[in-house]
Amino acid sequence: MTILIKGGTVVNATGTVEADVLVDGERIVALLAPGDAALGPINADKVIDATGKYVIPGGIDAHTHMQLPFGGTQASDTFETGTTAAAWGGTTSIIDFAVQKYGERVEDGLAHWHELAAGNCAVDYGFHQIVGGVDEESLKAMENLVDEGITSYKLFMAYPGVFYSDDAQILRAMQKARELGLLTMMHAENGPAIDVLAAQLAESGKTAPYYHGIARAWQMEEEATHRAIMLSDLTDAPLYIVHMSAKQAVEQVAWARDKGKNVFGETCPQYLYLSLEKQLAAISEEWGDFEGAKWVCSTPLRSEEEGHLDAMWQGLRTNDLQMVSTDHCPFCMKDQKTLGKDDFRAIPNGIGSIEHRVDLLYQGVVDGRISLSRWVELISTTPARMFGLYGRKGVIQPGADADIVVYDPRGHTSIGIGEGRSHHMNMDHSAWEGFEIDGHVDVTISRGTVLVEDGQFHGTKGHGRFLKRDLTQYLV
Ligand code: DUC
Ligand code: ZN
Ligand code: ZN
Repeated sequence: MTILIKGGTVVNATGTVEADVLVDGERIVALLAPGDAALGPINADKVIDATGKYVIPGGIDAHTHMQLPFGGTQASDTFETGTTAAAWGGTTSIIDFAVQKYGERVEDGLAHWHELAAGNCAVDYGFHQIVGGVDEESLKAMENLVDEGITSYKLFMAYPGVFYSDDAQILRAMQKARELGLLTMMHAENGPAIDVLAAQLAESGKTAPYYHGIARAWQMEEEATHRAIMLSDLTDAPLYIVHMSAKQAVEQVAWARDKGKNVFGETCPQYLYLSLEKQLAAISEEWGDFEGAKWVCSTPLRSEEEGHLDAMWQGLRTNDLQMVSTDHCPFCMKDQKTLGKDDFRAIPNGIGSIEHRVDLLYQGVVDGRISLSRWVELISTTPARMFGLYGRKGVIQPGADADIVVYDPRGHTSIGIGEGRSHHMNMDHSAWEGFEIDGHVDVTISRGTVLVEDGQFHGTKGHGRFLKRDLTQYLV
């Protein structure tokens, strides 16, 4: 099957060009000067008119949690529902986190994740490995990850008794990662101190969702980020801090980068648009002040007044932050978030955004926050380079996988579960209800297969393939 995408503006991280894009089978085979008569007529099986629209590489969401067991429940999107929502929103690859729980073997956790995902994904998928218990056995198991195409792993400085690693464990894991070339991803919050603060708040009757963010104070994020940077410096292991929300933590990353360290930072749409003030003000007829549970995530939302949101946008502009992933970790209000109705500590942490990242970042272009090319760099090219997919993914060029989105800058997207709005994630609410986007994902193509067109989903759950990833392409 050949597809000709005609008349559009191709946007790569390097700039824009007016070009038609020719797809043959699963690959892009040519970029053609528009109307180049010397080429003669091109008789493609399918022609997509992209006049006045952007033709961009498919989004890569490098931080998702389908079916993650968490807080006595599990994330509500399956690999099928989550990747279908991804396709609706212009994301054609995800990297999910395979989980090694405490007491489980890394190999068994990984095998389980393959079982969950295989045959169920509408778009391509790769894995990072959560190492939930660093010991002799798991350190040994890390040695197989690169061969398995899993070139990054995550540790937690938060959640004592669940995923938590202490400094000695982190040091040992980083030494091993350095030896193997693995990228260390870090949940950087001081979990033991947070748990004390959270208990004190709850015991004094401060049990509403808002206090989740008060307990997880920015000092806890700054301190842990600094500690992770120092351990990475000591071991010479490259470090990637996930889901950053505190401006002081970003300053730590900027400081390390200015010293030439291989330290990278990721933020998420919720830290660009949603605030602690919004969470405090959220009171509904249905949920009262428990409405705020919709925005309980970790790291938490931060104060807009204190400048955290602006600092995230600034970090993206200055490249102190390199990545925007969703940390897609959806939970319904009913039967899930409500586990913490009487105590914020029991609210499962997470927000669902996989469908909206491409749009929400595009709104940053419209609002003058980032450039068009930076948008593409953030939604696709940098995740590809960071996680060993670039060339195959992350760029519109001959030889690359035909993962392509036709994006209409004159279109409009209303987000939410309300009438006429867009929401395909398996959740009973949207954390983004009422957000309006001055743009629209018109067509999503994955490896030459049209998944979304004319407001219809044409994909299948078995289309997505496992992505064996190379080492990060961000290091010299
Ligand atoms: N960290 C994540 O990365 N995702 C969900 C919850 C968490 O704390
Ligand atoms: Zn985390
Ligand atoms: Zn996460």
